[in-house]
Amino acid sequence: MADTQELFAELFGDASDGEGAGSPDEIDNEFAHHDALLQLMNDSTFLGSASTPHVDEPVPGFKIHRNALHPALCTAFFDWLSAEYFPHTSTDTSAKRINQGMHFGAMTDASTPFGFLSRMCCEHPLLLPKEVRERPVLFDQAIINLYDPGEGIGDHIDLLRFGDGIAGFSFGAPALLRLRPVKDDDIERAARYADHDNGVVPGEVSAWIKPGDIYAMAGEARFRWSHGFPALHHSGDPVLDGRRISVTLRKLA
Ligand SMILES: O=C(O)CCC(=O)C(=O)O
Repeated sequence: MADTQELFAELFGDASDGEGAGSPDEIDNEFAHHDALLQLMNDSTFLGSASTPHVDEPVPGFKIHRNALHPALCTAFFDWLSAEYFPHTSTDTSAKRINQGMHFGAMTDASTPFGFLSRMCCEHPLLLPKEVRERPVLFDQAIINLYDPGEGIGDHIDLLRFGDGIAGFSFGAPALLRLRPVKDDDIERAARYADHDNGVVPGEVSAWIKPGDIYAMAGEARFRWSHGFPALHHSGDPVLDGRRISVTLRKLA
């Protein structure tokens, strides 16, 4: 595991694994949010939404399960992730603040926050292909990203070190996810560098991802399309202009 963490530190730069909290107040805050989250996770009232699950598939292998998580759970996840991974960044908007955390290890225990999210990905049988859903360990790496208003992530294909089947959750502000077809010759490069070009690519697809939605990329969408969240300019809408924290679940190949 140490080797893996070193490897990812090298690939992704500085990132925390929930070790940012330091002062007694920060630690109390982290535990309080963790307890509040666990209570909601254990309360069946908050499991899923009242609406019938609906899965869109605008690109082969790219699916969105709308309203999979109750709004109260989304708020609890946002608060816990903020306290656990970004305790010093609630007000710090400087370019040097920590804006990424990581978690490693099989997410097989649904009583833990990441195990819970992993299990939610299997609640809807159409979200991930059967061979992904039924592998012994569905996910063993989570990346937690913090975005302040006006921030996004360039178009990229996730590193080919990760296997098929990637799931994303978004808490806080909604965000626009963009998928673009990648030519065969560009796949290797797209898996190494995020591209910040804002030009329009023929065939690109965009979808709003809201708190409570789960999106999944498998097969063609995972390996042959790039994805990114373009930085959006301030809209004046307090919800759209809010902070966003995402959790992306992946499996080391
Ligand atoms: O922040 C997100 O929702 C996506 C993050 C992502 O694509 C990545 O970290 O590779």
